[in-house]
Amino acid sequence: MNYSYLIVQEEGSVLSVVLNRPKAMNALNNGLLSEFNLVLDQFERDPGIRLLVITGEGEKAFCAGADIKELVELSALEMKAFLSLGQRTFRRLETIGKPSIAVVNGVALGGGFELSLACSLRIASETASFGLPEVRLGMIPGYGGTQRLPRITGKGKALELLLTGKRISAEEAYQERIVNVVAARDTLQTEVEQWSETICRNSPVSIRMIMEAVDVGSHLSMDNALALETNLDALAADSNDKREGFAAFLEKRNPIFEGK
Ligand code: CO8
Repeated sequence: MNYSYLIVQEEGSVLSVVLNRPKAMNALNNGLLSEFNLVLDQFERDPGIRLLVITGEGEKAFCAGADIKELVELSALEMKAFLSLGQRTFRRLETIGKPSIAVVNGVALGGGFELSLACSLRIASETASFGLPEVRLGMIPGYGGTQRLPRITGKGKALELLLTGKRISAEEAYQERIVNVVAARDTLQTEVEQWSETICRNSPVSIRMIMEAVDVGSHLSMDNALALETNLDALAADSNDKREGFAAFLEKRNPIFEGK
């Protein structure tokens, strides 16, 4: 597959995608989002791929958000279609049943920050920064920022970022539990590889069930969420991965999970 806006590579169990518009700070346009959906098709379809790693091309940006130059030209209806494409894409990423890591290598602004929030985990370079500047553009974060950020960091900090539009450093994002880890630029790749290896060694069945329990459960009452957890765990208990996991423990060896 030839992509115009992405660089896509499969390395073992990991599918890596690089947002590749460095001259526009890897801003999201229609073409990029459409191509990203093709990557999600591959991610969803191929049982050998267990993890999606997303980063930005170049030194400066993970992604500076929606392409403002493209947005300027859009009618209200076209804007609505673009909003809906981004929302559907990010929600699909979040609920696809396999984990994703945003490797935030520079600025993550607006829709770029929101893309990272739709990923399961965020690994930031120490030079990364995060912000939702839509309030300075007469818009609001339309790719889930008003919903995902408060759920991750809490309402107080989320409102601070949403209402001021200011940028925060990777270190502050870590303190606020927005990113999982901060790495120096020269150790970023090693850090990503270590997280990837750890996750890819684990049971894909467990991961799928955990992701559903956390995502769906967060919208339910405690009683309903616990019932969901019970059902998902019971489903997992009937999998080959569970049989392999238990057998490996008893035989004092490492499990080899097939994700079935
Ligand atoms: N869209 C299009 N082009 C961009 C964007 C962007 N979001 N960000 C940067 N660029 C372009 C610049 O225009 C410039 O291009 P050119 O060289 O042709 O003038 C090039 O990238 C380099 O940018 P700068 O010269 O500004 O580089 P700096 O290092 O000085 O600054 C920044 C980098 C801080 C990233 C700065 O460019 C900036 O603030 N960019 C805008 C960030 C922003 O406001 N993002 C939010 C966009 S809105 C959004 O994401 C909403 C998402 C959901 C709603 C969708 C609605 C339909």
